[in-house]
Amino acid sequence: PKIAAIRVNFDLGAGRRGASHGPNAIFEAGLLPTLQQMGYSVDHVSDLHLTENLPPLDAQVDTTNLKYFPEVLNINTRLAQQLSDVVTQDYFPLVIGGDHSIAIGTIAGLAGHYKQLGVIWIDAHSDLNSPETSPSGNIHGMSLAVSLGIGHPLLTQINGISPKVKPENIVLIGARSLDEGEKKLIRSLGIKCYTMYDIDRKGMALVMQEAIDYIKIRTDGVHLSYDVDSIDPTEAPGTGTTVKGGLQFREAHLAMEMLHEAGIVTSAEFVEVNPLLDESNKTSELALSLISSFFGDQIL
Ligand code: DIR
Ligand code: MN
Ligand code: MN
Ligand code: MN
Repeated sequence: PKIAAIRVNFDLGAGRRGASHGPNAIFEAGLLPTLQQMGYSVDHVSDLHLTENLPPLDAQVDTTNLKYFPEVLNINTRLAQQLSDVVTQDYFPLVIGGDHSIAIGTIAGLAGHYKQLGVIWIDAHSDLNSPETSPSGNIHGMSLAVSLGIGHPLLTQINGISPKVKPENIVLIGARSLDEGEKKLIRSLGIKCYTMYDIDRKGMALVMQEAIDYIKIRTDGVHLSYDVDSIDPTEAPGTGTTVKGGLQFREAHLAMEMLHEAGIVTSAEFVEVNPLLDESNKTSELALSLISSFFGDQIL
C-alpha cells in the first residue's frame, strides 16, 4: 500500500496561530520511519504553504464574518487539486494539518472520485457554522458546512462539484461544543452525531461499530477527518480550542484500531495539532500514535 503524505502548513482558519507547525512536529515525532517500518511506502511527500502575493479578490466579493478568506480560498483550492491528483495515482491520501479549514480542500479533492463519499468527523466541534451563524468568523468552524454546500459560494464551488458530501453520509463522533446554528443544522439535516453523552452511555466500542455499520452500507469511499481537540485536554493540550470532557487516550486509540479493522477508510487527515501550545510534544506524539493505530499498529 502506498501513501501520499500531504503537509498543509496553514493556520489562518483558526483563531490562534501555530497549527501551521503541526506537520513539522508530527514528522519530527517520526511519522515516515513509523509508516515505513509498518510496511508502507511513502514515496510522495509534499508541502503546501500559503502563496505569497495572493491575487486580489474581486472588490464585489462579500467576505463578512469570514476571517482570512482569500488565504483560506487559496490554500484549499491548491490542496483540492493535489488531493485529486494523488487519488488518481492510486495513493492513499494522508493529509497532515494545519487547522481544520483545510478539510474544505481535502474533501473537495476527493469529491469527484466517489459517488457516495462518506465522512467520519471526529471532533469536539461539528464545524457546521456558516458566516451567518459563526460566533467567531474562523473558517475552521465552517469546513464541514462548506462540504455540504453551505457557505460562501467561492468555497463551496472549489473543484466545481457542490455539495461534496451528503448529510446522510456523515458521522460526527466526540461532539461536546456545538453552537446554536450547528445544533439546528444537525437536527434539520438528520446528521448522525455521536456526542460525548452517547460515548459515555454506549461505550466507544459500540459507538464505533454503529458508525462503521452505518457508513459502510451507504458509501463507496470514506474520509476520516480527525481533529485532535476531540481528545481530552489532559492528553492533548497542544491544540487551539480545547474542550473538557473529551475522548480518553484508549477511546481515541480504539476508534483508530476499529477503523483499521473495518478497512473502509480511503483517505484521512489529522488536524489542529498546535506545537506552540503543546506540553513537551505530547500532542504531536499522540497524533503520531493514533496515525499508527489507524494504519494497523497493534498492541500484540
Ligand atoms: C466554534 C469553534 N464552533 C467556531 N470551532 C472549532 O468558532 O465556529 N472547531 N474550534 O474546531
Ligand atoms: Mn512553516
Ligand atoms: Mn474541527
Ligand atoms: Mn474542533
